Amino acid sequence: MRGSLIARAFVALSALSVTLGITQAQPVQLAFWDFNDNDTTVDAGVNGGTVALVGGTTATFATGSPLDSATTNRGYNTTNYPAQNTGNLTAGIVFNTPTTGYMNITVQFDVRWSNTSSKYLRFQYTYDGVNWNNGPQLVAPGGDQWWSGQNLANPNGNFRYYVSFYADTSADNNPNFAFRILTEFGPSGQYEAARSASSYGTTGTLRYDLVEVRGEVVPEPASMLALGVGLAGLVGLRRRARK
Ligand SMILES: [Ca+2]
Ligand SMILES: [Ca+2]
Repeated sequence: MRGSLIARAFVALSALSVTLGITQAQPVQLAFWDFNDNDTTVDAGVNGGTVALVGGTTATFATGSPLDSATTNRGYNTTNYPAQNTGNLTAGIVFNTPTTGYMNITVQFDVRWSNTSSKYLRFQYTYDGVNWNNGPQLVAPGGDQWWSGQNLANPNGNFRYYVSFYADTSADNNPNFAFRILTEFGPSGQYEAARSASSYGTTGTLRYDLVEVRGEVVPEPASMLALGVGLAGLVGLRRRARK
């Protein structure tokens, strides 16, 4: 009798672990751009997304990130940034990436600074598509360099720039989630060039590649119900075992 109870408890535990497995899903690629097809149409991802330029910037395509092993490797090369002392935090690139159905969002990308581009960039994000919040500031590792060109340890174990919205519930399951990267004045109160010996110029370029948003599946009500049933079953077994 006791053996039978233990066997049934194992079955209940197995069911519970299967349910928990669903809630601890591996990250899914929601949107991804490698720009290798020379367009800004999203290249992969279950939710997709769109790219836009703001603040008067323009863009063409040029050789992409050294992390992209594709034979034809392209990146999105933005330029035509504001004149010195004007347009702080207005010009750059926007990625509209809905997170509908997903949580624990992460963003990764590689970016290359030309010598005369703005050394300082600001990552911003929005929950409603209207109001933007300041995220981390990116500082150029030098002129004519990709972010991934640095030999720096990265929290995510790779060398793209990484921003985590893990446990940020406002970013979860959000059709309006978007992020953008804008040029920002430096400590001197104006734009500073990525290469210290250069002067900032409006024709400086910021090139993007391997832009990726990931998330984990939001548990569906059905799996939460199954979890409840599994827990109730365990409680029932414990009660009977005590008798
Ligand atoms: Ca590429
Ligand atoms: Ca494309």
